[in-house]
Amino acid sequence: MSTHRIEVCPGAVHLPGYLSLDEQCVLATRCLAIGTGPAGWYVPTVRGGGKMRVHMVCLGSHWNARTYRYEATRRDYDGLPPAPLPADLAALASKMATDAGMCLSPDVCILNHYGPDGKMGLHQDKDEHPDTLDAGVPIVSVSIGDTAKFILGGLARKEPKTMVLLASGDGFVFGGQSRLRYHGVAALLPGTGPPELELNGRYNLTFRQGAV
Ligand SMILES: O=C(O)CCC(=O)C(=O)O
Repeated sequence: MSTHRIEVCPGAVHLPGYLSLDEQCVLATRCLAIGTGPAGWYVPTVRGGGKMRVHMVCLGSHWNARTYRYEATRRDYDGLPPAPLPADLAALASKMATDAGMCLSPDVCILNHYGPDGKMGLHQDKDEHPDTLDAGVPIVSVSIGDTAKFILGGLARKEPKTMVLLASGDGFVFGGQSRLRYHGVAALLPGTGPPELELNGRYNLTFRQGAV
């Protein structure tokens, strides 16, 4: 585990190469097991009726893409309860937050699988409890597989944006005054992930607190 940190802007910290290749392999296997297990992968349909460009699984609580609320079951898909958030994954996220100079006790993880043409539009993560948002409790993100062109904007959609390349094993933590920054994934760089992962595309796990 490396703890090299780059402060992209106040409250937004890139942790390049946070996970070793062995740790990435273990996490990739875990993500596959979660996604192909009970209450596994689905493609969310958003409010306007469009499909997201990722396969998603929520752990600990379900984020409903139609209501933008956390819920106890996958009411917008198959009605199943999400699997619990594993304690070791929550502990990893807390450690990453600490290594970035912040504090997180996550109660939910959203695991996304991006295929080679996967992407995610610019958005804010603001569906967590207001206390969490007011306190600037961070989002912790872990990337596995192909490098992503991660876009970090400002607090308004039209503000200037920075691109950060998130490679396999990288962490990204954004809290404090960056907690509500717009962000998204413009594209992947297909074929850039370590071949040892045997992963076509990318997994991203975001850990959050305040999914109540
Ligand atoms: O895949 C990423 O790096 C970002 C994911 C994201 O923005 C989200 O899950 O809200």
